[in-house]
Amino acid sequence: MGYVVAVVGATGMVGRKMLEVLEEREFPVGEIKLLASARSAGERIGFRGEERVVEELVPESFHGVDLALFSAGGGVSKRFAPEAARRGAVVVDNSSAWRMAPEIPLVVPEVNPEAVGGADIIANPNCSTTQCVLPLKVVDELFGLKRVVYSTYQAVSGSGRGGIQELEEGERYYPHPVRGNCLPHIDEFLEDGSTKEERKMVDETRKILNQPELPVTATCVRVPVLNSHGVSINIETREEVDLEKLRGALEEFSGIVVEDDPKSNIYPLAREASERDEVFVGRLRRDLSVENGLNMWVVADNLRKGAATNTVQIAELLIEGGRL
Ligand code: 2RA
Repeated sequence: MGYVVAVVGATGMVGRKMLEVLEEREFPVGEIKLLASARSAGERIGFRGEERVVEELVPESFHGVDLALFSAGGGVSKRFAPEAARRGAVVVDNSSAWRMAPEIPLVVPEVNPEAVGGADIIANPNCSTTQCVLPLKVVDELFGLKRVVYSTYQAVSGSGRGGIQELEEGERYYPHPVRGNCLPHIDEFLEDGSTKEERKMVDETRKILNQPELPVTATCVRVPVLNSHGVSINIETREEVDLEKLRGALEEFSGIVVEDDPKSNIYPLAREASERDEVFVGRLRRDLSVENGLNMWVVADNLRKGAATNTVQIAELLIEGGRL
């Protein structure tokens, strides 16, 4: 017994991670279908100890599929997610294709599980946004958010294999060397001088927290770190922050681990967050430059909580809610 699950983009880094997470969390998979472009069809990938052959993605691939997890880029999702939904599958999409469509829920299960509703396509947010909205939700519930300033330190694994190869082997992928450098350039530049990654952080934060007018700004930077994104979040709140109350609430919140003992050199680190599913929060302190200011440092594995784990958690919500 179990669901027929399709993983679209199964040969990619996030697709493979999805398979790992499905196994680890013992998601009730009855049958798995591994789908990818014609170029990758025929490759073999292990799932639950057995080798499976990757099939070419075509609309008919979704016959009989209950759940389709997509991570093959926006173009593929735009074209094939409606094909999957039309054939009765519920889609959880990790691309940016549907995130800002008003009728499509954008979900982080610990933050806005109620948003899932009865949608056929549910979007998984961008990795850098996902890890931030957990602690932001806690701050908002306690003190009210007034303004959010993000500065990111994003790992090369967020760019896929190309980024990893550049950092590990020196094979050029980015417009400038990433080794020994910080590149203030993630995704394409927009007309207003910001990047698409920065725009995603602004728009997606507002949508997930259901605060369309919340002032949010971001500077996104690629750093020579293999895996796990770090984000410095500067926050202005409506009410005065009680740091002890905040620390307690963060510790209680599902999916967050507080690591905050700077005198003992304890704070979230990319290497320690890698291969973990939680969001690590530390360096909690007041920002005295404004009336109600707060700073924090937030680290998470961008391939797990930022992508695969959050996608599978959404699928688990679908089961809990009787959608699957
Ligand atoms: C990055 N946020 O780190 C992207 C991946 N979705 O480049």
